[in-house]
Order: sequence, then structure tokens, then C-alpha cells
Amino acid sequence: MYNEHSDSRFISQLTRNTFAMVLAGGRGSRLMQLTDHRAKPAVFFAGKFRIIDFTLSNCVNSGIRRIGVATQYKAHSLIRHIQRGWSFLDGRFDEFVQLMPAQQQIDEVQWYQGTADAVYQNMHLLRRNKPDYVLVLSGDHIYKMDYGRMLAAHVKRGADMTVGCIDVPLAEAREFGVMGVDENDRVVSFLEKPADPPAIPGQPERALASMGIYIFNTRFLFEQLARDAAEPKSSRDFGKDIIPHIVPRYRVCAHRLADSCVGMSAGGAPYWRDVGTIDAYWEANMELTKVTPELNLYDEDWPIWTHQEQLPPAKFVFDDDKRRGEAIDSLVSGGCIISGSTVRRSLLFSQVKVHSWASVEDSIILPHVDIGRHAVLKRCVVDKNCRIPEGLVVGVNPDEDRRRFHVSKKGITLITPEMLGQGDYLN
Ligand code: ADQ
Ligand code: ADP
Repeated sequence: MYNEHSDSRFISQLTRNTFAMVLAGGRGSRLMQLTDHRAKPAVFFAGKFRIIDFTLSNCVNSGIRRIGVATQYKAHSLIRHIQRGWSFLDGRFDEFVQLMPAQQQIDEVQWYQGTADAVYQNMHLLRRNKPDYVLVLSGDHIYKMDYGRMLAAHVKRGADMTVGCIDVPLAEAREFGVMGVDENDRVVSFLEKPADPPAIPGQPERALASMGIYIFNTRFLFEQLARDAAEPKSSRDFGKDIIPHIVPRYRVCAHRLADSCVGMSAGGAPYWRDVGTIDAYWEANMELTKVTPELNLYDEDWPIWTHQEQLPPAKFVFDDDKRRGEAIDSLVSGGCIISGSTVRRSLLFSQVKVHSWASVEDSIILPHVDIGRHAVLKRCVVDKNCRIPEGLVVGVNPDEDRRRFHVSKKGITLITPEMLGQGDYLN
């Protein structure tokens, strides 16, 4: 019989015995110039966070507090963020976020190859922590999930490995690992990014996609990584090599996000976003300006932790000509000043200054941006540190925008300091 008390004791014991490995080394090149200088997990999101904060907060809120972050590509900004924002865990209780940069620990010829190699090369660190379970995560996605419930399901079902999954429209399934399951959600087939993905039986328009989240029994993981490392043809990737090998041979179970999702609205689909392109990034941020967004950032039971600078409150100024400085349907962070200008349906990260007569609409303005007088920004993503010149108009004439900036398929304009001739820090 279900007993709430013993069940939560059971889960907290599991989470305490788990080590989370967050893979944060991928390139994220479809975010264009936003990832020229920083890895995708370090990209800013939701007015004051970075993408990786969501995964790390899920760990901490789930009670998994031994966390490694494997970094590789353009890691400086990510490392700085983690050092500043994630050092609050208490080593006295054996809680930590540890950086694991690719350092040719095992193989002095190669950096991390695939995702499995990023874990394999850190096996000695994992071993030292003696966890019963290893939770492999990606630092690339936005969602709120209680990993404790996934761990409980993994253990109760006696699985060697459990894969987190979500059902997606069949047309989008090609970008994912796609699974087939039996009536007990045991995984019976796995195809990495198939050209012709199989549908869920009885649901011809949907497919079961891997979220790239895996729980392994530690010993089993070590055995599989060592076996794969001796395989000359392997690309050392979980999706391409490890999972297809183990599915027919061992007990691999699927766990649906809907069963562990936090704060899902009644009847709603679980929230999970890969903000991998400028359009997806813009849409997911814009969604937060709606009256009731799908992603609730205001849930006190599931706080999103981040690095936060000490800044004065946002300020809204009636300028000398009695023009109101206002922001409507917008998220405005600390240190911003909106003076005699209008901001609509936009997100202003910290220390953004909007000067008189300027207008900002449907835009994402990253930290430390200065928007000059009479500037007009519509459907833009403005990168950190840009100084928008007086009178610049963007989002009105697409051909003109395309000459100076990057314009996405859906017509979102990305503006970076380099595009404005401000790329050199000495200027
Ligand atoms: P992809 O999204 O293509 O597929 P991949 O590029 O392998 O995944 O990256 C997964 C995660 O690992 C990302 O967070 C990335 O930053 C990180 N990463 C990639 N290479 C790395 C390296 N060498 N070192 C450190 N970190 C690295 C995967 C699965 C699919 C699944 C999708 C879900 O293979 O089966 O459907 O994730 O998004
Ligand atoms: P973040 O807060 O993400 O670090 P920045 O825009 O300040 O944002 O910098 C991102 C990263 O890129 C940092 O590691 C910074 O040192 C580096 N960087 C920024 N601009 C340049 C540039 N023009 N050339 C080389 N590296 C840069």
C-alpha cells in the first residue's frame, strides 16, 4: 500500500546516492552568433537566467546535490557563471557542483568525443564519489522535472538503464532518438535521429522521443563505457552507440516526462523546450510575457537558482518632456532604466537602459545593452553589451536588416556587438 512517508524516505535515499553528470560541451551552432563566444548552456534565458540553470535547479530541487558539469566548447562564460552562481552548495554535506573541463585525462590525443566519452573520461571522479546511480543530463533544455520520481521508477522496475522521454509530433521526431516500447514501457527499439521515425502504436501522428536524460546503475554504466571505449568504430555517443547496443541485451525502461513534470497545468502537455534555434529561442522567451505562460517561474516550491548580481531595482522615468517610461506585458530585471520610452511584450535582462523616444517591441534584450534615443526595435534579440545607436530602426525593413544583421527564417533579427562594429572590447 502507498505510504507517503516511507515513499519520500525511499526517494530521498535514492537521490542522495545519485551523481548527476550534466553534459554542457556541445556547440549549439544553430543559435548563430549568440554562441560565437559562449556555449549554448551559458546562453541567457527568461530575463535573468542562463539555460543551464534550469537543469541544475532541477537537480538541486530534486535533492541530487552531487553534480558534475562537463564543459568543452567556448567554456569560459559557462565556467564563470557556475563559479559565481553555483557555489552555494555545502561541501560539508557532500554537496557540490564540480566543473569537469575536457582535459585529456585518459586519452592524450582526444578531447571529449561523443557524449559517452565526456562521462567515460570522468569515471575516476565518479568512482571516488561511489554513487549507486548516475543521472546523465544535458545542459541545453528548459523544463522543470523531479528526477527523484524518475529514479524511483528506475529502481522499482529493476532497470539497468532508464531513458527520459516525451511524445513529440512525428514530423519533428527526426531530430531525436526515437524509441519503441512494450505495454510496460520497456524500451524494445531505439533509433538515433531516424530519417523515417516510427509512430507510437495507435497514435500515427506522434513519436516517443528521448530527452537525452539517462539513469544508469553505476556499475552497469562503467561496464558499458569501458566496453564501448574498446570498440574502434564507435563514435562514443550515448544515442548513436551505447543505447542501440544495450537495448536488445539489457533491461532499458522509458520514463515519461509527464510522470515527473513539475507544475504542469491541468490537461496541459509537459513543458520541455530545446531552444536550439534563434526562432525557438525567441518564441520560448516571448511566451513568458503572456498573462499565463506555460513555464511558471514564480513557483516558490521549485525555485530556479542562478548567479545574481547586486543591482538596484528597475526604474521607470517620466522624462523632462513628460514622456512616460513604461513597460507593458514585459519582464524587466534589476538595474534597468526605462526613461521616456515604451517597452512592450519584451524581456529586459539586467542593466538595460532605454532612452527617450525609443520603442522596444517583441524583443529580447540581453544584459548591459544601451538603447539610444529614437531607436526602434521590433522582433529582435540583442546580445549582451550592444550599444544601439540613436535612431536605429530594426524590424521594419527586412532587406535592410539582412544587410547589417542576422535575420532568422521567421524574421527575428539578431544583433551582436560585432555586427554594430563594437566587437573589440578596447573600443
Ligand atoms: P543531440 O541533441 O544531438 O541528441 P548531442 O549533440 O549529442 O545531442 O548533445 C547532448 C548534450 O551533450 C548537449 O547538452 C551537449 O551540450 C552535450 N555535449 C555534446 N557533445 C559533448 C561533448 N563532447 N562533451 C561534453 N558535452 C557534450 C541527444 C540524444 C538524442 C536525444 C536528444 C534530446 O543523442 O537521442 O533525443 O539528445 O535532445
Ligand atoms: P557572458 O556573460 O556570457 O560571459 P560576454 O558577452 O561578456 O557574456 O562574453 C561571452 C564570452 O565571450 C566571454 O567568455 C568573453 O570573455 C568572450 N568574448 C566576448 N567578446 C569577445 C570577443 N570579441 N572576442 C573574443 N571573446 C569574446
